[in-house]
Amino acid sequence: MSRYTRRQWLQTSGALSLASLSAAPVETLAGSENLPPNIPGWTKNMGAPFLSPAYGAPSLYEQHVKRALLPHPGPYPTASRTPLQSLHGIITPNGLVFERHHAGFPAISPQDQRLMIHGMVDRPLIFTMEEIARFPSESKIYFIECSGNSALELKKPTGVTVQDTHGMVSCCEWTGVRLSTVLQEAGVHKDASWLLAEGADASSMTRSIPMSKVMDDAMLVYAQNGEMLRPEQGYPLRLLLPGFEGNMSVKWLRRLKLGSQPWQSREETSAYTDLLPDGKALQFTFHMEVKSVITSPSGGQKINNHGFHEIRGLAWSGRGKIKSVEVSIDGGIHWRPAAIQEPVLSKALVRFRLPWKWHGETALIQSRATDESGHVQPTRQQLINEKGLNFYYHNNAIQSWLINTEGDVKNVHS
Ligand SMILES: Nc1nc2c(c(=O)[nH]1)N[C@H]1C(S)=C(S)[C@@H](COP(=O)(O)O)O[C@H]1N2
Ligand SMILES: [Mo]
Repeated sequence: MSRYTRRQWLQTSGALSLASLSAAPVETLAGSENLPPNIPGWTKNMGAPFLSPAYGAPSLYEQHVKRALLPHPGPYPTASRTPLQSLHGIITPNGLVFERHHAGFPAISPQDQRLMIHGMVDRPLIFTMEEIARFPSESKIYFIECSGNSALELKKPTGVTVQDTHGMVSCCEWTGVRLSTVLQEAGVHKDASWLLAEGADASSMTRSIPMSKVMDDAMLVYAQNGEMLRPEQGYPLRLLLPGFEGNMSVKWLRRLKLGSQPWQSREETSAYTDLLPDGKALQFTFHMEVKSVITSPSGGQKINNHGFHEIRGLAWSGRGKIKSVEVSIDGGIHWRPAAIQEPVLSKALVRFRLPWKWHGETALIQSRATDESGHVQPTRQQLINEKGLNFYYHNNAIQSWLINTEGDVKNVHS
């Protein structure tokens, strides 16, 4: 594989002329009735009527943009992934938010929804949806990432596309009420230090949450991206723990119990712990650490033209804001700061971009994010040196895409 010298690097990514992007001259385009300079059929005829369909759907020509299922050994799929390669900006459209359910998703009517708060409180309470919706509301943009996102990439490059390798992350505007506001009603005992959250689905997803998080930014949410939650996302009520591993954002929330120690539920003992080389396991690894990935060009795509290309990607951290993202086109030898799109929000996806010129050479492209807490996204080797090869969750390693001389983009380990 050819390596870049510093000089070549500056030549490819320095001051850019967009001349290579110029469009086709008018004369060359005649030939199809609908192409300029002809007047297309859709200008000459009336378009489709309003209200078809009443709830809008993407263009006919965007039907390839869809969630994809994970390979599943059992009878049921357990997760679907977001097509990050086809998205723009930072918001995941509701129909494309990845899904992870341990026992399918239930259909719960808002009339039948109840939230029970009990344990170390002055007044155990049961709330209806109407009562939850009366509380002062707030809307916040946060990512949710499954802690198993990229897990299959640790030992060998497995996914073909970025949807396969990183598609278990999404970012929505969530609307609901601060959990601390609702808990006030019940009167939490001073010595309550943990909160148990339990889902109403057949998996009874149950997790213990430290009170510091509960009183900080935890939310009870009922809406996403302007409409009520999708059934897959926990309709009618879910917990949201910004920046924490996805499984703790319990969907179809039915119960919150205050206590003085963690409950050691199945999902924090047998699952969602990380086995270390010495046989011990890391437990309560709440934060999703700083991570980024290039979404264009990315695995399975083909670069068809020499000349200008914008390298685009996403970065996020469960510890706060993204501070910077760097991009390498030579497998991590040289790094260049990427431009970051405002707004840079805490615990939300951030879009980064770097102008690039490709002249048909082999390139190994990577991105590396740093967050405001000072954490830097590690290489896979650094992660393995630290945690061994027995762990499964929390793979936030730098992703490498190899571009060959034909422009084919492949998932590789560098
Ligand atoms: N009740 C319940 N909550 C749940 C789950 C579940 O199976 N049941 N899955 C969890 C997991 S593992 C993840 S990663 C997130 C995924 O949220 P999403 O499906 O809205 O993307 O929900 C979490 N909350
Ligand atoms: Mo998850």
